Amino acid sequence: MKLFFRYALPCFAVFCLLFCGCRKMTEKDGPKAEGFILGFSQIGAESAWRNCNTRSVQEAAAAAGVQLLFFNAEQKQENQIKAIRSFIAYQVDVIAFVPIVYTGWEHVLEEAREAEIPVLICDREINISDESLYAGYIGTNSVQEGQSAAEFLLRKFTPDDSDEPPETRPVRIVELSGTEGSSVAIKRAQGFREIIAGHPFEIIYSVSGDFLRSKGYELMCTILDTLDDIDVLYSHNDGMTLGAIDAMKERDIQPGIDIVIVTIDAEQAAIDALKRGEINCVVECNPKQGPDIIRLAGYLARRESIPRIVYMNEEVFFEGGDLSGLPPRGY
Ligand code: GYE
Repeated sequence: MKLFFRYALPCFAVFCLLFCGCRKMTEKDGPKAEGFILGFSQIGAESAWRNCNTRSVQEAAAAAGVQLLFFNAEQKQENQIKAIRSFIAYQVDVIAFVPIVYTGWEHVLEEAREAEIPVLICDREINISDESLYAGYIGTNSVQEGQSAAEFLLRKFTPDDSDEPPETRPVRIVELSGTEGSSVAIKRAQGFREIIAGHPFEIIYSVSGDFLRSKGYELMCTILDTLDDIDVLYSHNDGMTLGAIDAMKERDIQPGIDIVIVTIDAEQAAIDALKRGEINCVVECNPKQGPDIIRLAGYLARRESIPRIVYMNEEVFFEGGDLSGLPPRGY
């Protein structure tokens, strides 16, 4: 079975496109039909955020008449590399992908360059020495997200008239981080630490919950049963946060009161928890990247240049803020 997913599946998908997806663009596609073929490798379906991100790309491609060859990598970099090789074999016009981890992309991107297929990096970033191997990046500013999370805590724990929190001991922070080796986990941690540096805040424990609600719950159960005097939970995504809140409630710990909670993504369930006072700060990470991905891919299909970096518009939502005008999140 494993062999199927490793070797037969990519070929099968290309076969499908040859006989199903690779139809000639006709009038019925409407005037918007751009007709280029986009190979898109998505990392998986680990969170509500990711599923919204996938829908956004698929809906934007359909609306623009772009032929989308979409692969779900089931959280494995090796599957993403195979997908990109399938896109090259099929000679798509543009390749776009969400790199599940920060490193290990040089060789396959060199193959894409040899095939003269431009590559757009989406959502997460990559760390390579030759940055000319990809045309540009569109997604979130993960360092800024970590900084915003920490800046909220500074304001909450440090009275206006002093640099010291009222307590005699440092503020004790537990961090649930995202997928190990992903740019978002690395940079959300980096941005957060930059801001708390020099202030009486201490990260007493940090562990990866892989952006999964189930792991957030399991890890928080263990943390609550082994560590004392936790003041803050800093969680890299809402899925893990919601799992952690379940663990707190099982122990009669009041989330947002006994433990201050700062989380990233801004999915509906987290906004609802913010309104209930169970979360204190939600940093938005915008998953609705599809229209911009298709727009930028269109430039690349026409061999036009694009900006090196395009950051999504993102907000920060605070306890006590006016959320009445906030439209449904859609994820
Ligand atoms: O925060 C999380 C998803 O890459 C920014 O991945 C994305 C992160 C997001 O699983 O919910």
